[in-house]
Amino acid sequence: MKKPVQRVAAIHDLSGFGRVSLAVVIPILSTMGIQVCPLPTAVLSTHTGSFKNYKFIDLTTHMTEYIAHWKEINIDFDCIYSGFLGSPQQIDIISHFIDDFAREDTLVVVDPVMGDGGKLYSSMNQNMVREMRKYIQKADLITPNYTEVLFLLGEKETKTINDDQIKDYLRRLVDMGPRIVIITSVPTRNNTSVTNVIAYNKDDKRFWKVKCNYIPVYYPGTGDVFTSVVVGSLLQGDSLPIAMDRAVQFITAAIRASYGHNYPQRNGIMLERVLGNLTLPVMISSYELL
Ligand code: PXL
Repeated sequence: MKKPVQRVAAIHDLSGFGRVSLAVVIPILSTMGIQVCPLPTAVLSTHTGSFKNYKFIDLTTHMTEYIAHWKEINIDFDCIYSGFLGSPQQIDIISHFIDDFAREDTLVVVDPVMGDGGKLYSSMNQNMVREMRKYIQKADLITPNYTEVLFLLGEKETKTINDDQIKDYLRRLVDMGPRIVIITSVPTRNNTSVTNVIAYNKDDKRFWKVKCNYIPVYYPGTGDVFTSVVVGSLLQGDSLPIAMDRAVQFITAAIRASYGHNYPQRNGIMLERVLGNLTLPVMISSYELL
């Protein structure tokens, strides 16, 4: 019999203000009918993007015992989904967690959260980049943004990129371990008003592209929102390009709902205004084969 509810181990930080990580992962997946079990990597007063003097409680030394208790009570997961990590040392702990808890059919998703807009986030460093390169071997699916791709591959930033170059990046990333790679915020040649989400699935060797109309605004946490919708959609049984489509449509609706109001971008998206969209059926789809 089909399981009544799918269960996800969500390995992210909890930031009190600014709509990132667990503060968006939990409501999104719950709305999509999926049970979230948080394994927190750190607790912060806000995200690290544009607030000074944020309080950062690193949970590295507590995670092993937390996981040991989960092992004792014998829970299992349909998906293991990690995002923002509190320290590079956590990669070792989470890698063991995946070895212990991932069943043959568990979907392992790694969002290699490290930076955006060409730069690393303030709590990240080169050591995290090096560890992340090893860690993505464990994943079935990774969802880096364009900046994170450049750090993972050791490439220099270019403002535009052509299809052959992005296909080369995608092939090099799947060669590092994951079966599926989805890159967000890929710039378009000769057109700054459109960015793309581009993916490659090693199993069927197909490349997919979904275009996003660029809105001149930056809200933190949009990567977490994007990957959470992809995870929920795949767990609901959607195909990869439909999952990409749903995530792009949701993030676009969330940004538009927020941008119309004049308030600080660092506060994050107004998630609650659009959360209900996730219960609607997919009516239109715009993915293309690349
Ligand atoms: O959305 C990425 C993210 C997650 N968690 C924390 C962050 C950020 C991005 O700034 O600072 C704490």
